[in-house]
Amino acid sequence: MKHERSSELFELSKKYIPGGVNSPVRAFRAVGCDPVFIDHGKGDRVFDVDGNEYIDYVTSWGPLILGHANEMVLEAVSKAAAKGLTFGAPTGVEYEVAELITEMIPSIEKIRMVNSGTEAVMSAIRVARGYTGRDYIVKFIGCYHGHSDGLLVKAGSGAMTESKPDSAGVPSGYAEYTLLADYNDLDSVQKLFDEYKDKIAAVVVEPVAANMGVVPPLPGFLEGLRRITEENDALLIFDEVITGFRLAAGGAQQLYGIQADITTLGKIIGGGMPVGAYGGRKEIMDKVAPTGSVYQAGTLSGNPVAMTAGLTTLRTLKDNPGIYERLEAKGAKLEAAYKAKFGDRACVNRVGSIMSAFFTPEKVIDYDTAVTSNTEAFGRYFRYMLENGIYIAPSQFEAMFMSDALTDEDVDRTIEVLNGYEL
Ligand code: HOZ
Repeated sequence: MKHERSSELFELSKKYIPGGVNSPVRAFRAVGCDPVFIDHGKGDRVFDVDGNEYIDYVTSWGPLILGHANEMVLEAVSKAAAKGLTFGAPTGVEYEVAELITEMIPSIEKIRMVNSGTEAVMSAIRVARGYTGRDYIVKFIGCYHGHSDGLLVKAGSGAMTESKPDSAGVPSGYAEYTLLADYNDLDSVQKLFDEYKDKIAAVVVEPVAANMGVVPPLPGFLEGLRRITEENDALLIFDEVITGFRLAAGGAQQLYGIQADITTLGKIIGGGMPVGAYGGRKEIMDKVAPTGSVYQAGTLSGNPVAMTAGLTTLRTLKDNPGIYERLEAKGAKLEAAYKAKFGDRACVNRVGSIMSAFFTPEKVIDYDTAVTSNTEAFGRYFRYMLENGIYIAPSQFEAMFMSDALTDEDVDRTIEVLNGYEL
């Protein structure tokens, strides 16, 4: 495969953009090659600027559950765009999305739209603090909740990929209020509640961790978090930026039968456009301005074009439960193929349409086990897959995302390529 134009664009970009990219993992630094620059996408494929074609398991890191350039979404977006791109004033489509989300995720009675997952979690935490009158929060090592100051502490995703789980530029005072627990370890959570009695506002968790690679909750973990937070009058925040509308129409909450107090959303909620949201019980959300005293605002929040993309995507998911069955079947087929290929050399974790193959013989259940992975081996596998037309996330510590546009033939082709890999 030739990547000449991608290389040219990368050199040019590096002159004007830090590292040549607008989000660090895209620079491919962890996988020992330069990034490919994308020209366009259609269905389950992306095409780079050199004309190479790939089966896409990144799908913009999750939003494109219906695939690239979905006709229904494009048509709805074009109509909305023709009416004007932004008004900074309320539009009718905003309540339609809000109403639909409250139907799909019953723990959400009221919801506020923002522009990204980062903004959603940052705002949700402010509300949790305002509602409880407490300052501390508990987060899990290796979970990623966006790049706001207080959450870039032992963070996953790009921070983990770059081996810098703590960011420079975060005043120690901010991070002081972020208490750290181990994913899948309830004792570590209980200890913090014992030590910081009546001081913890909320526990924030990815119900399926997907930013240290995919790490499912062990049986009883989410139930335990629900119990501990209730016993201590603290709120449980589910960060469903990745899992929301992906693992089920009602997200991880539906899949595991646990209701959060506040849920944060992103990715799929925007159908490919920049949207985030946070929502929860009425009395919590009524704390948000202008009803309440917790301030949060945004010129482009609830943008009508983005809302239309989200509404079309969410309606499609709600009306077509078969999508989740198809995703499960494709995921199961790929999981079986990966397990057969790697055997004891890798730990393959999957929940529905998100999956990771960790290059370690350990069972990956948390940050400590995730980092036993051989990232050199991952890099070699990544480069092989890319050169053979399979585009996966360029980091051991991110997820593979499947879309409904992924065809059975392309799953078979992926398995064929995988089976050709020399261990
Ligand atoms: N941190 C994002 C994935 N968890 C990467 C987003 C991007 O580079 O677009």
